[in-house]
Amino acid sequence: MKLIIAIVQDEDASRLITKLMNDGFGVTKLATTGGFLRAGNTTLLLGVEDDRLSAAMSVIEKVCKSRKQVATSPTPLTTGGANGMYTPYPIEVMVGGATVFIMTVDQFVKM
Ligand code: 2BA
Repeated sequence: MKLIIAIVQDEDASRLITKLMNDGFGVTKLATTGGFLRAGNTTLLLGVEDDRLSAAMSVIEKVCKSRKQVATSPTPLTTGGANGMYTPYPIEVMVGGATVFIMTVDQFVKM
């Protein structure tokens, strides 16, 4: 068995969960925050049998599309400065898609 940890955009989460559930996958949704943008994203936990791993990955790939987004710089250009202030500046980042970790599960127990 594998544990899939998928970090996805909030915008894609609802559709992704619906599709995964319809395809018979168990899903747990966590509200998370990205370290770089400091914006909300969604982390999904899925325990899947090995032979269903590629099916789950295809659903994630199909639903989660990458897009460009202009965001405000989340970190100072320089540390310190005259008075410790910094000016936020716009940056373009690719968001969406999915950041996926796949781990082998030693044991799966439901009590
Ligand atoms: P964030 O850390 O908020 O990053 C959002 C997006 O900002 C990233 O998308 C990437 O396009 C961009 N970005 C991140 N760090 C950057 C940097 N130092 N300079 C320029 N642009 C940068 P993704 O790479 O698709 O990541 C989406 C979210 O997945 C991340 O949100 C974070 O929550 C998570 N993530 C990504 N890689 C991770 C990792 N190695 N470990 C744990 N979580 C990760």
